[in-house]
Amino acid sequence: MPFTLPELPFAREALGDLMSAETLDFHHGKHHKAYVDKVNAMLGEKGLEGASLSAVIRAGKERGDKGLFNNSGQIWNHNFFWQCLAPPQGQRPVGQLAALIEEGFGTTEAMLARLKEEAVNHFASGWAWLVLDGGSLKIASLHDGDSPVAHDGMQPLLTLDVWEHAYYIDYRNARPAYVDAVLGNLVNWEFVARNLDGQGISRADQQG
Ligand code: MN3
Repeated sequence: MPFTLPELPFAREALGDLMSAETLDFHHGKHHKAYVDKVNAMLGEKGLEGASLSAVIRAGKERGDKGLFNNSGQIWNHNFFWQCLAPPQGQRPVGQLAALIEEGFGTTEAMLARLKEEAVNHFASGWAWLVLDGGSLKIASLHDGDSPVAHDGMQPLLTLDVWEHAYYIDYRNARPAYVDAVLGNLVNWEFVARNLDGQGISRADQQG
């Protein structure tokens, strides 16, 4: 069965001006969809029909097949990214997640400032990540379509897409304003906290 474009977990208008319906039409409906279509078109010739999305990503890495790797990684990264977002309702990290943030960074604001720094300074296209690594929280970034799926021990909690297509409609070239808007208002901290169980990779995987 080919991979499919998952539905957004919120209404297209639910994020308001912080991430507009037009941005979501393009980002989800065109960019994310294009990665799904490209990978589906490759599976037969690559001998990967029936493989799960995570298996396709790992095969792309093992084979040094950049086209397969980046396109399949982008499907997974976007599947995960949409789940990291929620309508702005003043949400904040609580419980075990808040405790781990305090332990690693002092305060939520300090952690978000580090994540913003990583996202803003990432050169060209890629993703900024909050991950669980050996029981503590770490900030990381990965280039292009690279994904935690391809990195042993990197358990994804939260990601931010810093490809230009993520912000150009709403923020033009102002990546820092986009990063502030998302990190300050749109993070689904309940989803982030759920990923402390180490099962984050499975939450954006797809069966082949
Ligand atoms: Mn994107």
